[in-house]
Amino acid sequence: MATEATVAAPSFVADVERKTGETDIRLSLALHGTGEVKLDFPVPFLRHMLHLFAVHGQFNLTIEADGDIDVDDHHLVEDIGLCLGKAIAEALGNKVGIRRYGERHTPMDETLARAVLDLSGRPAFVLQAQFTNERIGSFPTELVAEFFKSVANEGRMALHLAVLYGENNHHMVEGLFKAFGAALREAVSRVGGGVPSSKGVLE
Ligand SMILES: [Mn+2]
Repeated sequence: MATEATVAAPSFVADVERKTGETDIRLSLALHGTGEVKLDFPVPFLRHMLHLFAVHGQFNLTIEADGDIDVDDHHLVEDIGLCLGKAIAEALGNKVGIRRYGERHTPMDETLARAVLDLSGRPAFVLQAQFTNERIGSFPTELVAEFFKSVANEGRMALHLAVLYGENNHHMVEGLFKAFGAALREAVSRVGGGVPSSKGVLE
């Protein structure tokens, strides 16, 4: 079991590389950034969503990736989520001095989305949303849940997302990504002190 002594203090930056038979991904993340993005991979809707995530979280995010999208978008979307989650966990290290919790409601025109998260070290994921279209452009709507589940698992966070109401599916997903970015920004902010847990460890 890892202990505080063996896990580095938060650096707030991480580089992740992951190559499998299905996908090849290089991702760089700076959690205390300025919203600078460079996204180069063949899933346009996810590029749009991660751009919003980075801007609303004020993260710097670079992703160069390719994958077997001739099969479908599933593997690449899931694996980019895994890499983003891994980068978040690595960037936070032992979590000394961070806020830990974050939450945000985000309106997107007629839609209201909510993200609540705890960088607890224990992965959990809940999404409450009633999407009404199978696809948004060419993007399979069911991959929204797959993406965030990957982020929560590898980021070792409890992530609770909800679309409280809305009409337009593009707006619903946009609201979720913006709310997630803003909630994560709050959770990774520096508040000083030690590990924000009565157990003394958050891993
Ligand atoms: Mn849009």
